[in-house]
Amino acid sequence: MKITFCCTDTKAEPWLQGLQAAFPQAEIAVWQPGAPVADYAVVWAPPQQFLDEQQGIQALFNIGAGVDALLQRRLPPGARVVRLDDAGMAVQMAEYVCHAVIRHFREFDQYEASMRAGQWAYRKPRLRQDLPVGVMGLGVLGERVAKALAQFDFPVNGWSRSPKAVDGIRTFSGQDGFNDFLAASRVLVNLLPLTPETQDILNRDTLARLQPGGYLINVARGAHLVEDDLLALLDSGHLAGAQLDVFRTEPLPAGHPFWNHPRITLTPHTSARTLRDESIAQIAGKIAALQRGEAIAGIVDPARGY
Ligand code: NDP
Ligand code: OXD
Repeated sequence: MKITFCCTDTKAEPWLQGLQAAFPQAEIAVWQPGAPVADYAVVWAPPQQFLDEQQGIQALFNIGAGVDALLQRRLPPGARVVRLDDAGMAVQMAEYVCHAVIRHFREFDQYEASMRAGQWAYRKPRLRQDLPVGVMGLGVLGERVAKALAQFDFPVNGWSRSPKAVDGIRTFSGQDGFNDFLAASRVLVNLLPLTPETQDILNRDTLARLQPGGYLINVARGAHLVEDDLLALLDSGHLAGAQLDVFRTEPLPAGHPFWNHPRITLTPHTSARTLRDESIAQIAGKIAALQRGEAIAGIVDPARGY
């Protein structure tokens, strides 16, 4: 069995060692132009030349949950695309989003500023019922996030493409349910995959449907958000603030208005990192299952885009 590794911006050696430990008999190497076609590939944003050369490969294992970058390329016909299925990302996403919601709800930024100014000042406690949180996307990550928020007794709404029942969450689905979902939410958490249907979904019209004083947390992809529309709604006061982990251009370009915006909190695409050992274990388990002719979870439907 041959496994090739083609991941932009990723140190290859530890991945090769981990995969080799799982499959001692396999030929495992970093892809080089002109290399023979492998059985499986471990990829992140591979060059088009790699995909063009690997005609006949059985499966491409993406070392992230989002496959938008891969699906934008021309894929070898018949190759299955497999996304990471949690692999340690769901708990990271839950802690990131809960931290952001609680920081906003409890006004910790304002407390920090007043304490730094030497002021021992109380703020009027807010009511959880006044901060319904809407989670867009109830997949592997979104469902975990929604349940974690519900543990803190926030009212939680969830929106997905197909109808879904999740304990403790008020669910909405499809285009028909979208406006009601937005109108029922004051904080909006985006955990959708980036597809032709969801690109630019966070825009002036949709964000304006949130309850006044809304707060946006975008942890999915930068291209979900129309950046100027966010700025306009912050200026108008309809939105109170935003926490953004992902951007249309990454790294965020110097001089971008988000950098110094007083009501936007930024992190550098780090809300849920790919954990190498968990990911290798998951990918190795799936390769072994495919070798045995068994079905695996996490196969992407290219027509659906996720
Ligand atoms: P999943 O594929 O498991 O879940 C996707 C969810 O979105 C599903 O509930 C799906 O609905 C819903 N959905 C898809 N399209 C639509 C639509 N048009 N309208 C309404 N709902 C829709 O993905 P994950 O939870 O694993 O990951 C979500 C995204 O998070 C990734 O695609 C990636 O972009 C991002 N991500 C970001 C990271 C970061 O560090 N910032 C790290 C990891 C992931 P249904 O249930 O009906 O299929
Ligand atoms: C992912 C990511 O999709 O890291 O996994 O963004």
